[in-house]
Amino acid sequence: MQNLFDTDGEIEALAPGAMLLRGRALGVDAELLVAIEAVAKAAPFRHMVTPGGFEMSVAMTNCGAGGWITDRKAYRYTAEDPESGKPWPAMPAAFLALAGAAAAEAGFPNFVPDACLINRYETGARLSPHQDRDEADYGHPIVSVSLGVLATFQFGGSKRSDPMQKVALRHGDVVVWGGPSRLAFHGVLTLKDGEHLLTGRRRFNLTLRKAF
Ligand code: MD6
Ligand code: FE
Repeated sequence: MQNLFDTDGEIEALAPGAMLLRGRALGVDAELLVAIEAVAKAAPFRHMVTPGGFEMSVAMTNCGAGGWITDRKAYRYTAEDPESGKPWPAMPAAFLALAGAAAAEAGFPNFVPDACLINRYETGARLSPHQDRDEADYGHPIVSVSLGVLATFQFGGSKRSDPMQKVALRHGDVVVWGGPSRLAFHGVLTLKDGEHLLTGRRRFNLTLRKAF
């Protein structure tokens, strides 16, 4: 059915090198969620602690050759899940395919991520503004996939003091950023109570990167 307010299929430039691809994950949403469940069975979601000693409100797990972690020591990528000592679960083929297609559409051909951070937000969870700077080569873009409850994404410049724009990220939206936006500060505002048919009161985010 035609929906006059529907933005699915649109492409919005957030800044040079940063593109929002509306609804690009909708065709594979159920498949992505099944794969997230399988990853979480082998490497359960957990609330990690920052080097400053704060427990994160967002629960995280990983798949791929590298997984992003934080503990009292540092932020970094590891080949093994520190909870189990085993390698992170393999990157699902559906993640690789979506990331490659989205990156290509945004102007970054041949993107092959080796790390996927999976974030799980429940009501009240938030992610304070940060830069993604634990990767070896900033020449590669990042692909971020939103599933479930709507979240407000904040997106600024490469200085912490730069003004931030707010962007609503809905189920199925994909953000790709690289080039001049690669080190932009960004965060997620406190998740409001809401419900999505496929995820209940939760939001999931996949952050696909070339870490090594
Ligand atoms: C999130 N995303 O949307 C958190 N980082 O849950 C990120 O921190 C992020 O969406 C780098 C690039 C895109 C992102
Ligand atoms: Fe980030």
